Amino acid sequence: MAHRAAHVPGIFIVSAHSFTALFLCVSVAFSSFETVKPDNVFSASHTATAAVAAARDLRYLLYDVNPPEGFNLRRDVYIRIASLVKTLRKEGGDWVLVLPPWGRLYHWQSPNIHQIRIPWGEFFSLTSLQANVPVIEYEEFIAENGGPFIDQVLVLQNYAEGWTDGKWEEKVDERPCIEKLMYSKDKQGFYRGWFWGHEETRARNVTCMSAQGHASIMAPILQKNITVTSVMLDRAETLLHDHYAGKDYWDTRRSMVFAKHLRLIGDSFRAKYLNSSDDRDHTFYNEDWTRMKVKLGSAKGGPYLGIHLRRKDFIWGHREDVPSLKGAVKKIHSLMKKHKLDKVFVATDADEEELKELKKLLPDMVRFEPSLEDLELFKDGGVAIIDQWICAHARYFLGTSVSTFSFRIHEEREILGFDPKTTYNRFCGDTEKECEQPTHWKIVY
Ligand SMILES: Nc1nc2c(ncn2[C@@H]2O[C@H](COP(=O)(O)OP(=O)(O)OP(=O)(O)O)[C@@H](O)[C@H]2O)c(=O)[nH]1
Ligand SMILES: *[C@@H]1O[C@H](CO)[C@@H](O)[C@H](O)[C@H]1NC(C)=O
Ligand SMILES: *[C@@H]1O[C@H](CO)[C@@H](O)[C@H](O)[C@H]1NC(C)=O
Ligand SMILES: *[C@@H]1O[C@H](CO)[C@@H](O)[C@H](O)[C@H]1NC(C)=O
Repeated sequence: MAHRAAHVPGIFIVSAHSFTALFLCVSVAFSSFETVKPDNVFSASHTATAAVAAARDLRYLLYDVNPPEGFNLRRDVYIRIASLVKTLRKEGGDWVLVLPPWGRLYHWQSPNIHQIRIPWGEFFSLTSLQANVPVIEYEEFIAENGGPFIDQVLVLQNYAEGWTDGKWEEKVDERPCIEKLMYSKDKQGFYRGWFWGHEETRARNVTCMSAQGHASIMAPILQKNITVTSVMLDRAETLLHDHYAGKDYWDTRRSMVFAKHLRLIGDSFRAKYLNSSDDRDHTFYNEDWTRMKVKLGSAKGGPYLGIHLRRKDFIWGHREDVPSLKGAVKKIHSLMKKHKLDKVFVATDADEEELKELKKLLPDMVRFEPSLEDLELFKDGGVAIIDQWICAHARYFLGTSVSTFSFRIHEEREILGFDPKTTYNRFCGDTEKECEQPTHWKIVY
């Protein structure tokens, strides 16, 4: 599709402002998705008209996540909600998932760059997401909906009483709010709240709902109890996966293809600094994920060790499963020797001080260090994705214990077809006794 390919070379010459404008063009081009079946989104010509959409009983599902949660857990919550939307559609409802704009994440602290109201198209390929479940950007929702109004917000919460008699059962009930409500009524009687930094957004009604169970337990409520057009689930992380690591999970995960410009930056970095190319490394990628199926073990990876060394809040708690810098570097050296690799790529969120120490201990490490200009373009989320993409192409990967950042790299490598032995590895703490390694989750196609 010409309009998708066209914007990619552009990023090297345009300013941040026109870069965003290009993305808007891309998303507008997709706003007519309603009549395109998810399975032919890669080939279909988009000829829908608004009238067709209006004639159908279109409904919108929006969601948000507890503010402190990070980028990579949010990607996991997307999978749960996409699964709910699939259930709703299977049951005949014409539901569309509205992508919650990115921003104000606790970890995204690069100064002086504007990191709210970021559309998904800046980080992920919208066509790819579309091929899994119908999605639209929030701005498109506002346009289609005729204004920034959400009919009903359901704030999800657990049950105040916990599990009654210690017995687990799946249930949903309207209940009084347990925590202080993060929405307040304005003079006109509308509810105001964070709404991803879209201050103009208002909700017509907000209620709390206790929910215990997998995402699709919300389906009957959304189909039967609630009849309004747009519904937002806040604190959506309350819901569990319908079927973790099942076919549906993997379909959605595979559809979360990184935006092409970020992959291209990662690829040229690999070529320039790591002597890594898809041809030589047998890392073949098809932007159309529905056609991407690679045999495990077929990917060789670039001639470097890929490291994700999570620091900051992971070391503040003095966790015993996270190594000291010295311990980490010792492990890195031994792996380079063992796998006969003379280069190491390090992705880390280490602070200035630790980074200085790490550079001293490991002077030859290769890092993706964006210029201020690049950072403005890609933002902290884009830089994290580039780091993940480069780690995903390494001959051997070592991550950090229970970091969702590392987990997302595991999945990316699984998709690329790496031997699990080269993927499901983590650092051990310096004094950790039983250093259990990460679980191998096989793709279900
Ligand atoms: N660029 C880059 N950013 C990182 C790296 N590690 C952590 N971060 C940043 O720190 C954030 C925290 O990690 P996330 O995984 O998103 O947060 P989380 O969901 O709480 O996940 P974990 O805390 O890692 O389990 C990321 O979103 C990044 O912004 C890294 O290696 N490279
Ligand atoms: C949904 O409606 C059913 C049937 O009217 C009712 O029994 C149930 O309590 C309602 N659930 C919620 C969460 O409102
Ligand atoms: C708000 O939503 C709840 C739950 O669906 C409903 O019971 C209530 O009547 C609604 N209030 C208004 C004013 O529409
Ligand atoms: C890059 O890799 C190729 C093939 O593995 C090798 O022949 C070549 O010498 C390498 N180049 C550098 C600069 O290391």
